[in-house]
Amino acid sequence: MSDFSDRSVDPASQKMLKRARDESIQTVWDRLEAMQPQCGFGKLGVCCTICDMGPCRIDPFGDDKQLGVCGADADTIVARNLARKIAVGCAAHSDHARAITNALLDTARGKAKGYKINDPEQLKALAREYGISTDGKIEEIAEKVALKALSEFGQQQGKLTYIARAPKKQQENWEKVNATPRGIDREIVETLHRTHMGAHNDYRNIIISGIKTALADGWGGSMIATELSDVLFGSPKPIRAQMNLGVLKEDQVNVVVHGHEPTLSDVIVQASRDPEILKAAKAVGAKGVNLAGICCTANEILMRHGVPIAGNFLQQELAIVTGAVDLMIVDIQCIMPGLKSVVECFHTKIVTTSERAKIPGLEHVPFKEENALETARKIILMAIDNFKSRDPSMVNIPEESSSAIAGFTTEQIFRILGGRYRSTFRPLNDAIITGRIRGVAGVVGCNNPKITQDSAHLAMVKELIKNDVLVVQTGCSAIACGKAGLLKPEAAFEYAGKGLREVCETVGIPPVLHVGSCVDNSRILTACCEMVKEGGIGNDISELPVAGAAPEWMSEKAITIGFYVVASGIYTIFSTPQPVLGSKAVTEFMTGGLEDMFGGRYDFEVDPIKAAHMMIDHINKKREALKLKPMMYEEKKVEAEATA
Ligand code: SF4
Ligand code: MSK
Repeated sequence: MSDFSDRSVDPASQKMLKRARDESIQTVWDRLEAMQPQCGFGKLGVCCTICDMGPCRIDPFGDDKQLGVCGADADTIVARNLARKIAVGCAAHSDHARAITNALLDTARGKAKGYKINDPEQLKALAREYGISTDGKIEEIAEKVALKALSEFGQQQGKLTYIARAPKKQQENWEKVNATPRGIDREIVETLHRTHMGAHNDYRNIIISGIKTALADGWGGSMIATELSDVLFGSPKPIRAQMNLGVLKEDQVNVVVHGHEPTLSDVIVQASRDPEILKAAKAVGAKGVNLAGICCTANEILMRHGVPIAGNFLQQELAIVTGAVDLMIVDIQCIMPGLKSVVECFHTKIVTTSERAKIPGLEHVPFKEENALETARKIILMAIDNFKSRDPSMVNIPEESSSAIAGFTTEQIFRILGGRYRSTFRPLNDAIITGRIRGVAGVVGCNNPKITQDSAHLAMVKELIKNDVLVVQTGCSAIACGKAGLLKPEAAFEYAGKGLREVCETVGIPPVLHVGSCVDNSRILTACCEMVKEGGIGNDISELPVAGAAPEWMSEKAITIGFYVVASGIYTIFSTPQPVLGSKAVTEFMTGGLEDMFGGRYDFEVDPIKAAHMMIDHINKKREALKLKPMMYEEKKVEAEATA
């Protein structure tokens, strides 16, 4: 299509896609097209490369007794592939958590000069949870908390501390099937071992091992990353900022941070606001340094500092196509190697910073916590210097940007709902009980060029709020909705059902709440725990009228998140199916059997409206089971129709 509406619903992205096409710049969408037809065996999960007797692939339409060379059947192959993906997702989130924990330790020991403990109260609360005394200097408490958190990565026995946050029923479910995670690295290792050639062959147990690893992420790695980021960088509070490519500035040095770790992006924020840096920018003819973010690290600094977001996952190449980015600084995860070929057409410099994510041919500036601020300054000075190479005739920034409010953490929802003097979730539970709000849905995850960018996020979220479902969001899904104007209180008037609109109006919140980055899906778990604790809408997470979805998912991390959410009792829909359809048994287990064990299960549905209604049906079923009142305005509508 010439207007690129088949590739993205975002007008800013469409403009940059046109520019890329006009100038023969290849993007992820072109590479996807060139990759067609993609391997059907891979899609169904029935290709095995685990040992060198293979590769083996099972013909899903052939003899159902077909086996790999070693004798593994489709069920084993599919389950092993899936469990390995879960292990990788857990490793990615948890290694991010490890970096934050080490940064806290270095800060406590006075070795990381660029950081300080920004939320000592949160630190003390965590110390109490870990059984650490809160007497003494804040640095001493921080050191003990960091060491305790670090010990949970390699812990061999017992269970992770935050497991105790979960309702009793969830803990019992996990115990019953031996899925309570002992240590984070421990579970990753065991899943990898179990999936070695000739180890585990029972698909159910392979998946349960995967689930144990996923729980080590959700209630371990990701939760540690979230909690310790709050301690170190400050707990987010609702904050307004702009989102989309229009945040780039023609007259300023544009620095885009992309990736996931706030250890890097947070100091970049500090450095970019340094008066000396401003002076240096002015010296090259720029009005200042304009910092913007992409992907989850953007969410981190948006929530804590109000730094604007340039875009979500599929806009990383398009940001460079504006010709206005002087430097893109990347850390870990979701950084496309394809960026390299896009920058070849522009003056933009890309700097990799992590030992865990280098791209050959691109400049690498190693980032270490000990000299974080110094490195951040060095990189921003590189951007300022590169501003001189910018060709103004090549600059083409789309005007689109929308204002959004972010930073609705569990603690903030407490405060906002309960008012200044009595923090509580009561008003939320009451709104659900009385039928103003039907329930809550978490809509999260990535973009995927197989789905028109942002289209599924927007359609699903609009349908949910129209039906009085409060939506909470993280990651690139939150950015999609922010760009489309759904993350502001005014969106309630335009899109929300009457009951949800009334609640949003009374409390002053948007109908779609931005709760953070991918690791902050752990905040959704803690919010669910608080809803259970508050009472009246279910005795455990699986009884709550809630649901989850990842309408444009693409990464292994998304699979891991999906599993810990399902195993925590939440019905969850993925758009394109995970690569499991090659095994009927595994598919049925995921979409059915898991519910008996954990109270949550999967569905796969690519149509976002249909998927939204599957979530609404599920929420209605939970409401009925709890014998909650009918939806307030639906009842009145029926009465009015009957009287007429
Ligand atoms: Fe083939 Fe079995 Fe080796 Fe997999 S583990 S590649 S199915 S022989
Ligand atoms: S960045 S994992 S594309 S949400 Fe967290 Fe976005 Fe998905 Fe990466």
